[in-house]
Amino acid sequence: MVEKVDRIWMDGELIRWDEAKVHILTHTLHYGMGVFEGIRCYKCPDGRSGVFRLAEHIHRLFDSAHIAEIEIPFAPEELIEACKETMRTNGLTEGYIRPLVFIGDGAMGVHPQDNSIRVAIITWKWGAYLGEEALQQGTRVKTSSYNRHHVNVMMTKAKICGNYVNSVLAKREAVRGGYDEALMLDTDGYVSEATGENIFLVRNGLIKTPPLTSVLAGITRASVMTIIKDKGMQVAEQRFTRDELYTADEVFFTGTAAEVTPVREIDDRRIGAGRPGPVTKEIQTTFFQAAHGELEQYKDWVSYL
Ligand code: PPE
Repeated sequence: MVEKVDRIWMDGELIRWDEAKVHILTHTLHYGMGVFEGIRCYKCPDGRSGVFRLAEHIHRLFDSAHIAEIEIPFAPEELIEACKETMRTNGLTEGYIRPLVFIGDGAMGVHPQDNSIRVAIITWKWGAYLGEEALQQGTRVKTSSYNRHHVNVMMTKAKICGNYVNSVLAKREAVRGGYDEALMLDTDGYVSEATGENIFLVRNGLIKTPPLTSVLAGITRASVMTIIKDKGMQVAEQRFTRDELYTADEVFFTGTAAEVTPVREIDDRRIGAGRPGPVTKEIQTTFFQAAHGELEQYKDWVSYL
C-alpha cells in the first residue's frame, strides 16, 4: 500500500491527497493514452536529499508526450521544480516521484479531440522494488508467455500508460507461478526487458544489453553503461537469446524502482554461482554511491531538493 502524504501536485497546485480525484469520464482511464515517469530521490550521507537524473526523466516525459501527440501545458523547468516542491511540501527526504500526464474528460471515443491535458505529480516512500532480499541475494525470473510489444503495435520508446497492460499481464503470470519477475522476449524471440526493468548479462568479462529497439531507453540503463565504460569494461548493445542468459556468469536488472537488482535464476536455471557476481556487485555499489551524490565524477546526476 502506498503510504499517504499530505499533498499531491495537480495542474499547477499542491492539493490535499484526498482531493486528488478525477472524473470517471477521464479519457486516459478508458483508453490508456497518458504518459508517466518514475524518479527516485535519495537521502545523501551529507544530509541533503538528491533526485537522481531529474532533468533526464522530465525530458523523457516530454519525449513520451511528443510520441503520444500530447501537448503538456507546462514547461520542463516548471515540472522539474514541481517535483522538488512536492517532495519538500510532504517533508519527504527520500522516495519515489511519479509525474503523470493524462487526458481529461470531455469527448469519449478513441479520438480525444480537445479534451484537457492534465498533469499530476505524486510522491511516496518506496523501498526495494523486488524486495530487499532480491537486492542482496538476487531475484528469480521466468520467461513470460507474453511477448514485449511489437514496435509498430505500441510505441515502445514512450512510457505510455497503456503499454503497461502488457507488463501487468506478464508480472501477474510470473508471480502466480512463484517467480519474482517476468523476462519478456520481443516479437522476434530475442530478449528485450522485464516488466519494469532493463536487463544486462555478463560473460567472460563482456557485458551485453539488448539494443533500444523494443525496450524503454532506461535512464538507469544509460547510467550503468556510463559506469561500466568508466571502469574500463566493455558493454555491447546487442541482441541475444534467452539461452545466452542461462549460460551467463551474471545477469542483472536496472530501473529506477529496481535500481540494480541481481538475477540469480532464470527459468529454473541457476545463473553463474546462483548469487550476485563480482561485476554486478561492483556496478551496484558504484550506482548507489553515484545516486547518493557520493561520487564527484557523477555529481551532475544528482539535483538537490
Ligand atoms: N523498462 C520498463 C518497461 C520500465 O517500466 C522501466 C522503468 C525501465 C525499463 C527502466 O527505466 P529507468 O527507470 O529509466 O531506468 N519502470 C518504472 C516503473 C515501475 C513501476 O512498476 O511502476 C520505474 O522503475 O520507475
